[in-house]
Amino acid sequence: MRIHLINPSDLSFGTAVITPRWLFVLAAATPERFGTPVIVDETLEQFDPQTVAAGDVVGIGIHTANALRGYKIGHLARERGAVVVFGGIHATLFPEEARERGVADAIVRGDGDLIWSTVLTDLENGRLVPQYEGGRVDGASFVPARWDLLPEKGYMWGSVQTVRGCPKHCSFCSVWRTDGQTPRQRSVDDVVQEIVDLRRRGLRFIALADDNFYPVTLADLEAAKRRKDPTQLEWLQSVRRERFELMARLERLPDDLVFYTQITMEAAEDPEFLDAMRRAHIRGALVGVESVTPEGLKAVFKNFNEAGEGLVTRLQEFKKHGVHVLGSFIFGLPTDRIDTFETTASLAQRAGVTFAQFVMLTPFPGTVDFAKWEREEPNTRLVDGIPVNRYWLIPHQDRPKVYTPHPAMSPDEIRTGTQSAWDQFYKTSAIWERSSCVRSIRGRLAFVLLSKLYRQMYANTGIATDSARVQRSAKRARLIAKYARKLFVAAPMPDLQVPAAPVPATSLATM
Ligand code: B12
Ligand code: SF4
Repeated sequence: MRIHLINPSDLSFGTAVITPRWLFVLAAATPERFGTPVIVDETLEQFDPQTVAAGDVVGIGIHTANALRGYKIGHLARERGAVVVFGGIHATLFPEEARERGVADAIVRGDGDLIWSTVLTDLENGRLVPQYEGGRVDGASFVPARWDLLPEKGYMWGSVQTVRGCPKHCSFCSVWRTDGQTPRQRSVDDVVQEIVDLRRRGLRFIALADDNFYPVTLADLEAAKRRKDPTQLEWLQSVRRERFELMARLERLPDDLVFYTQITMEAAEDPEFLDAMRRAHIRGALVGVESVTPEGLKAVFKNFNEAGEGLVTRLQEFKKHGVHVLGSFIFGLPTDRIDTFETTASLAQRAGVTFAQFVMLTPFPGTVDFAKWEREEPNTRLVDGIPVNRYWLIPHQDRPKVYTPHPAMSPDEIRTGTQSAWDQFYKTSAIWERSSCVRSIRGRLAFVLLSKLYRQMYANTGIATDSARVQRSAKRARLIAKYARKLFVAAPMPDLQVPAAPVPATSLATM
């Protein structure tokens, strides 16, 4: 009985940007007696059913965007006589769907770190049950990934998680509902050990696959002080202290390491935190800007963000402290108008964000937005016989691009407007101007290449309506990726040691 772990994707690029972490975590959570799992990431290469034998186990991890391909793999694996197990956020939210559409023998809901060995042991003993509850594993029990299984020449970035869960409650995001609002921080030792492991293997770019790297804000601490709530205050301070401890350890790693994380804009008000990030080699962060107007922010429950000129100042603050921003913007909010696209792309350029992504408002299951939309969207609006409120089951070529009705714009206006924002922000002259953030010519060329790759992978393959354009973009991305990867990997450092913890940090971290 061999274990196969498969990350589904319709498009394979030969080289992928970021390692899908779950594959390497589940491989590590697989007890030794089951042998080394076969890992297949379809963003690199398509799954070959011939590799599966009767009685093998095929574990498939799905989020909403790749669920349909995941279900196809379920069928292919079943036809080979395998036992099919689904996990991941989408299977957690729709276990019945994975059972029906993906012919799952079992579903794992929640975190797989601890429950996966139970699933395999049950299977071994002929006691497999249809559903397992993995729950929310606490930070200390997260299983470190098996990076020895990393395919050679596959990825540009490794991924290591340092914290899971987010205290906020944005309407379009499922994290706070599925992963909880209490940050679950991993032990500093575990995180550093994994990073050293990756660097030993020649990966020096590492995405910190965190929901929110800044889970305690200065405002949270002030509020706890005002409420005279010593228990809450101590807890918040301890979370903050651990962040600083982690960053102090990351600081001791080789200088060529580059980390990137996801963070809320509030960190801009905390210069000590930003400086610690910079020293810790955290060179960039995705900041969920979402909207540039106060009305837009209110619509997505993100009032803690700034709008207009305040937003420009806050974003510039990151750069001043040496942290590049990947600004993430959403289009299609009810308050958006036809001029929003141009205004947003210009603001992004003016605020000095290094990269930007422009996404169309999508009601993802598990979110407040989805619940509302599902209530309002009649079950009777069908495409290919599938209700639009189950859009992820509609084949890609027929799937609508915009789902939420807009009071002032047609779906096509939102789609072409979004495309125009990508075009404006990623035109070669604008990229070249932004590339001045790196000094050498080689660095600037790498910057241009990466910007073009990012755009091909994430914009053109997602927004285009005809499959010929999608295929053309995928082909271009494949070509760029082939060259871009060389700029990311470094010579392995097999002798790199795990740095010791520095002398305990000062009062700075407790505030
Ligand atoms: C890092 C990250 C990214 C990175 C890296 C992706 C990658 N290659 O891995 C980037 C920035 C590229 C990214 C992109 C996107 N992401 Co993202 N991402 C994340 C994030 C923050 C962490 C994921 C991670 O690595 N976690 C660590 C691993 C170990 O956890 P895990 O994947 O959940 O796996 C655990 C369990 O789910 C379970 N499990 C998973 N699979 C399986 C399989 C089996 C068989 C079993 C037993 C168990 C199991 O066990 C694992 C260990 O506990 C999550 C948020 C989150 N909290 O999940 C969002 C998240 C997954 N992303 C999300 C979205 C929407 C996207 C985008 C669509 C955004 C966009 N609009 O472009 C794209 C999609 C890109 C794509 N096609 O894959 C949503 C998904 C919502 C949904 N309903 O599907 C999430 C939940 C965030 C959110 N805001 O709601 N993402
Ligand atoms: S701040 Fe980010 S991770 Fe947290 S709820 Fe909002 S979108 Fe989700």
